[in-house]
Amino acid sequence: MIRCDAMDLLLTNLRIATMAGPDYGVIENAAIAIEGGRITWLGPLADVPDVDATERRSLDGRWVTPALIDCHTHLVFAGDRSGEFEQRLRGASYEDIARAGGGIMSTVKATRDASADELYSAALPRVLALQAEGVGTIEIKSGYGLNIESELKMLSVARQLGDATSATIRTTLLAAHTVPPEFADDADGYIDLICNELLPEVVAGRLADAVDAYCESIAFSADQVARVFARAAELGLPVKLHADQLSDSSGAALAAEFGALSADHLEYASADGIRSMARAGAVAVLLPGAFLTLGETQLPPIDALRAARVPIAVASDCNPGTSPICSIRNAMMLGARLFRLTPEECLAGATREAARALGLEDRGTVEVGKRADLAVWEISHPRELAYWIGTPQLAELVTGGHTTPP
Ligand code: DI6
Ligand code: FE
Repeated sequence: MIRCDAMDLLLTNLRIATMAGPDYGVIENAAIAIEGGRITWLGPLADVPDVDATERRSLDGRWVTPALIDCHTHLVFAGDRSGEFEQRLRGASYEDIARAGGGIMSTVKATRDASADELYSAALPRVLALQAEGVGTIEIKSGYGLNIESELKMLSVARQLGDATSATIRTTLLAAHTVPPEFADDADGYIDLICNELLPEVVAGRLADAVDAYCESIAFSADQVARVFARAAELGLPVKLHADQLSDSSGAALAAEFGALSADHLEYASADGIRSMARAGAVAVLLPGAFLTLGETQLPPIDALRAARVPIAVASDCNPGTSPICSIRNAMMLGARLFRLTPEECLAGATREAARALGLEDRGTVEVGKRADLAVWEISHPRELAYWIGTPQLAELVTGGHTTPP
């Protein structure tokens, strides 16, 4: 039971989209009390507890939502792939580019060559850009190192970004992103390296909060992913999966089999895979930025996900190859326009369901007991957050009860 017998901050004259109930969970003419970085009371302004607040501030009728959460990014990387983008628009195929040393491997080379400081300096503006959109929590994957030293380097840079900013950074080991050149003819040997050497070091250094893999014909088989996931489970790390992005690789079912927090992409997920996810409680993380950039035409099975009541999250998938989009607002906008998610699904997908996809129960809605991670908006209704394209609208970001300066 949360007691409200003291307040660090009382925010008044606001409207809340709590995302904790139907129709955005709206509370009009409201107030929110914050103590010790947590929400200790919320409700109609007329019912505010008679407690002295250290600070009392009116938000002049503005809307408040949970701070946004970007639950799927690859935002630590070096190098640039805009040249590939231009090549593709001139007709080159992925295969041509990959054969010429482009694609993921071009980012891997640049990331291996970059120092930790260079990776940090390149990634910090991406974190700040997300925060400027109202993002309080960001997931950052490794996966451009593909050897022990560079994967550890990426994860420690991601941890540093959390230490240096007011964002909560959750890190994910994605060493099973693609087969590195040193193991070109021995993918299983690379899986051995991940399971027997890299994962134990990552756990010992507390460098990752979860483990991810790319289950796809151009990456790793279900059996290879299963070996990584079994080892992650032995070491106590939850898993998530890049699943069924380019083909039905049974990724959704594999994610469900291992109790994954989420299965991500899912354009080619099967009905059986969706049923498995529903039974396992896995979140579907949809990544419209990659769908758009790849020129994909196969939509994720959104109606089937809805019918099976699989929670749907939306994320940027910020990466230099398939989703050069460092914007959760644009991911929400694309979720509505490309995937025809409703504005409420888009906002839930970047708050409540994104928190669930990261296994974080202390955020994602505006409720008593949750972290005081709040976004204050210059909008007339929360639906605008998936409606406007490229319009900032953030008035204030509060994380852990403290305002993050713009
Ligand atoms: N799926 C993707 O779309 C990205 N990784 C993955 O597993 C591609 C990353 C890149 O092209 O750099
Ligand atoms: Fe991704």
